[in-house]
This record gives sequence, structure tokens and C-alpha cells, in this order.
Amino acid sequence: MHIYFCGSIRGGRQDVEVYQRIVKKLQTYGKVLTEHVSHAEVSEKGEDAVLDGDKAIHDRDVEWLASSDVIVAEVTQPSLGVGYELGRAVAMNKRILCLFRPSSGRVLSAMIRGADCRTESSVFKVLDYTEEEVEVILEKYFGELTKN
Ligand code: 6K6
Repeated sequence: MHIYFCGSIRGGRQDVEVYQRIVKKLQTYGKVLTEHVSHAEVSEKGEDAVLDGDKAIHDRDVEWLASSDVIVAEVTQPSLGVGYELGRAVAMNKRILCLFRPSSGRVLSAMIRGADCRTESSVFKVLDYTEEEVEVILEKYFGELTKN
């Protein structure tokens, strides 16, 4: 299974330790194409982007999105890039899980919370969680996914 993980980079790196926890767990289910999003040495200034070039990063990420089986996004720290990735993934009819921590004191964008689709063919799911339960949340989600 190819998994695309989304997390804030230039939007702010406050949650990088949570991203690491999520990516570590996701790697037990498949190949995480965007493991670098969880690397602690990646700063919000995006110095690496200067080497690669923003266009190269964008084009490669959109290709990875297209080739992924499931998208998992940590959406607590607002990020333009993550919002863009989610919009592109919806247009590609991808299976999407968004994870949000209400304990942050933030209120999730209506364009993400409101995209949650709870029909039988639901592909866009938004789950509230606390950091301590993140592994259990992912176990439940991927357990159901692999059943179908
Ligand atoms: C190289 C190594 C680590 O970071 C880089 C250079 N920057 C990016 N590389 C890959 N994907 C990126 C980079 N900057 C943003 N993204 C994508 O957008 C990621 O997949 C994230 O989910 C999302 C973050 O967007 P911003 O707006 O918070 O930067």
C-alpha cells in the first residue's frame, strides 16, 4: 500500500513530533511516500526547497498523490500546502483521513471538517484525537480499510 502523509512544513513545524509518531505507525501498513514531512531537521523556512526548487517539489508531490492508495493528513497546524494537497486528492477521488487535535485550542477549517462524507462510499474522513490515542486511531482506520 502506498500512503501519502500530509503535514505542515512552511505553515509551521510545531507538530513535528506528532508527525513522527504517525509516520512510524503508517510504515507498519505500507510505504509512506512523504516520510520527509516528519523529519525534525526540516525547518519551516524550507531551505531544502531552494535546492530542489518549488516547482519540482510540487510536481513530484502531485505525482505521488496520484499514485497513492490512501492519504493521511495531520491538519491541526494550518498549512496552505496541506489544504492544497487535500483539494487535489478529493479531485482524484482518493481515500482520505484527516486527523485533528481539539486540545490545540484551534477550530478546524469548515472546508476540511465540512468535507467529511459519512455515506457508505465515504472516502473523506475527519477524526478528532488526542496525541496519546493516535496509534489506536490508525489501527482502527487501517483495520477497517484492509477488511474491505
Ligand atoms: C525537502 C525535504 C524536506 O522538505 C523538503 C522541501 N520541501 C518540500 N518537500 C516535499 N513536500 C513538500 C515540501 N514543502 C511542502 N511540501 C508538501 O506540502 C508536503 O507534502 C506537505 O504535506 C505540505 C506542506 O505544505 P506547507 O505549505 O506547510 O509547506
